[in-house]
Amino acid sequence: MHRLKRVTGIILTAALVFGLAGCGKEQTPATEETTQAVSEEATTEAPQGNLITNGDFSDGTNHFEMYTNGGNASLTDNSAGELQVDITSTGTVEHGVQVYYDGFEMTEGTVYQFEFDVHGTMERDFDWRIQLNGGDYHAYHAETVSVTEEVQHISSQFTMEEATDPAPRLCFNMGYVNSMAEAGLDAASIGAHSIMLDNLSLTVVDASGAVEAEEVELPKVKVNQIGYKPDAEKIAVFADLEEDDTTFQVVEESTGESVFEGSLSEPEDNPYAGETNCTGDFSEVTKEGTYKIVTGKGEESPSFVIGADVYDSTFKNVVKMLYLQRCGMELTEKLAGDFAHPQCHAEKAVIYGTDKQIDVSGGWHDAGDYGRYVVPGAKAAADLLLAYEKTPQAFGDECGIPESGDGINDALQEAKYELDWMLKMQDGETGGVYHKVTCKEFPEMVMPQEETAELVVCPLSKTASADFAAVMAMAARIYGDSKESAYADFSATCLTAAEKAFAYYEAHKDERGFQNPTDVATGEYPDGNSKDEYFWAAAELYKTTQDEKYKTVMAEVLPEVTNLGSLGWADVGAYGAYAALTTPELAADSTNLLRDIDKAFFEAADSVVATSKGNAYKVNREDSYEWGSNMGVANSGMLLYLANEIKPNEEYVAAAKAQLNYLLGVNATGYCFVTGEGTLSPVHPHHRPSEALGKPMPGMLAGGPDSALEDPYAKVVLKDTPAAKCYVDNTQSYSCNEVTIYWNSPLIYLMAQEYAEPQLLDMQ
Ligand code: G3I
Ligand code: 9MR
Ligand code: ZN
Repeated sequence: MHRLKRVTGIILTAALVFGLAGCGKEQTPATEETTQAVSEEATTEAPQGNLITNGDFSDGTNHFEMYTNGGNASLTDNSAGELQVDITSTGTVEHGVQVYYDGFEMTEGTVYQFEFDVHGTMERDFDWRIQLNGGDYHAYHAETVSVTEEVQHISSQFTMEEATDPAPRLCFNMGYVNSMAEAGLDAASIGAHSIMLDNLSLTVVDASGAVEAEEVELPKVKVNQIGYKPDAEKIAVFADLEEDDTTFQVVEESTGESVFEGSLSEPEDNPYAGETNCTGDFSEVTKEGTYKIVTGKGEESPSFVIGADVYDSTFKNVVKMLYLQRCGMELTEKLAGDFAHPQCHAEKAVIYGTDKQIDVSGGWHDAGDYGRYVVPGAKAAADLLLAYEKTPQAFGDECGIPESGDGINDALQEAKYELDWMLKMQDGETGGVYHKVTCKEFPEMVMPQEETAELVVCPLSKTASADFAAVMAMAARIYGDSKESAYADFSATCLTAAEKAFAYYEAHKDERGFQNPTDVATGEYPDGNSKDEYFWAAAELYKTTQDEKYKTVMAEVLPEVTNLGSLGWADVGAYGAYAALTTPELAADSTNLLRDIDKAFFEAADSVVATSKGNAYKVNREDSYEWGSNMGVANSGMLLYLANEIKPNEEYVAAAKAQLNYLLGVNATGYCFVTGEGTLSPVHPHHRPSEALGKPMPGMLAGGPDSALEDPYAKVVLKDTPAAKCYVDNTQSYSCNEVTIYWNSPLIYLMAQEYAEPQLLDMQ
């Protein structure tokens, strides 16, 4: 049973803490130190009446959905006012046909009554179950019903024995059920039939044994939970303080002494977070130490450090994440600790639609899944190379990877692990680049070596080819410039590969963008507009070769590139712009090329500064938080540093640092979004190794708030939540709490800049 707790901050819905619900593993909440006693307010009233909306189908099929896994069926509301399930094929598993309903809570220790009416056009069994909607999908309660042509009234009482689940799924598994298999029935011989459901009702019978849910305490006082360098600007953000709470102190933790007292800014409404904010500037505190902020009325921040080397260990972990995502090689316990695993995904993969198999082993697992996708891989590798180019000293040769200690910069070596894989993804004949290699479906929550389904290489794509050309041209230059003689051949290989991929893109540029083949369900990385990828590739190739033909392409395609300020996986215009703006040969260009690029690029940078100034958290956000919004925030900071390199501007640097502060704790959720770092960080990421091992892998940046509510868990627990707070630390919420290599990579870039400052350089 979870311990009950409360602290002084905002009480969020109980939903927040059930990351590994049902896995039977107790997690140590990251909030341990800041939590206190049981809360009165946290007591939830037992819900009254029918927990199922539209259980009588008076509102058509609303709220009821169909999922098929090999079966075929449809849902209608029939003339008798029932829900009619027309099944033409059961598939071969019990969830081959599944009708489901989301949007209620199951509270631990509560007795429920579930009732419904049912009849069918054929005698058969089906199961109804209330289950965990993620992980191993195990049932909290399940029963089998034998359908007849007569209407039967089913009624069942049961107790929720497991930890409270705020977002379970009620489902009717109407596929190929056990009794069919036991009767020796061939799935294909089961004819078309219908099952009718009506008057569904789920009620609470007895809530006296209900166990209160654990609450995650969100701090009201937000600071960068890792900390600040002594000379940094330091601004704490306060949410919804009492009106007469107007002052704050900075308290040194070891002595309990206040080292600074300040007054808070006037409260301001923050509509995107649904709160009132004020801020407190404590930049004057420069003495190294561990501190917390305490308001006049006793609200406290998580603790934080002021120190010159404050980011060192976090930075190392965030870089190391890429090593921990490596595919196709053994990760040793010495370097990977608990996340060690034998070699995975090393077998040859079949090219989709053919019998041909190729070796595409290597590279980084994309995310919480084990797919390897060229488009986001190119962004991740490019970010790492750009970070290396600007601040190689941030990485050095001690990143804790297998290549460490060999005298070669680890950033180059980690990036090469991905680039070597990407080279295998290029078709030698056409120069085109395959979009991705994954199994056809996402695997269960298993370790990588346990994903053993057939690996499929998906078709060549325009975006994969252009992104590949861009990053390979960048690599040709960067590895070619390195003093390592070993890289001379590699640089030449990259350049040839880039030119071939570019030619493939040009020969296919009028074809439509990549779409998943119908029987492939893994990440699609769709992108209907590849003009920006084309521009980026041309810009990198020009910067590397100064071949005029690439400049011609840049000029031709430029008017169609609408995202010269974007560093996303789908919107790569700013990579192209930056390449162009740092190409000396273009500076002397007499055409308007550079002028137009410059204008759009710096307008984007200025807009990041302006938007960030417009809110207390100083983040480049208003009301829109998309899937992976933390990448957007990190990209905004990275863009400012790129801009600052071309036209130094203190405002750019200040705003870039503010984006980092946001990611590390100065945000409306109060989370430090990097696993294992800070006081309150994600402990239940949607990440298969973390789920399989029951603990979060360190150093991973979670996706962050997604106000579009793009998974079933988020849809329930974040309903009606202000945009900036649409985040939940739960494994089921893949749209908020997954992690990816290309969300870490701009964070790597941002953090690496902390090593670019003169006083640190002097110390090296
Ligand atoms: O482009 C629109 C924009 O116009 C609109 O304002 C905004 C509003 O929310 O949405 C934007 O589109 C979003 C798009 O990402 C680009 O940001 C979509 O709604 C959103 O669904 C889409 O999410 C992507 C998701 O896959 C689903 O396709 C994420 O960016 C992408 O990171 C994620 O990638 C997955 C892989 O498929 C599989 N591996 C894990 C990885 C991370 O979750
Ligand atoms: O685990 C998958 C994650 O890596 C993807 O980003 C996400 C979106 O494509 O999908 C996740 O898989 C879910 C699938 O889409 C729907 N069924 C539940 C899966 C997670 O348990
Ligand atoms: Zn693998």
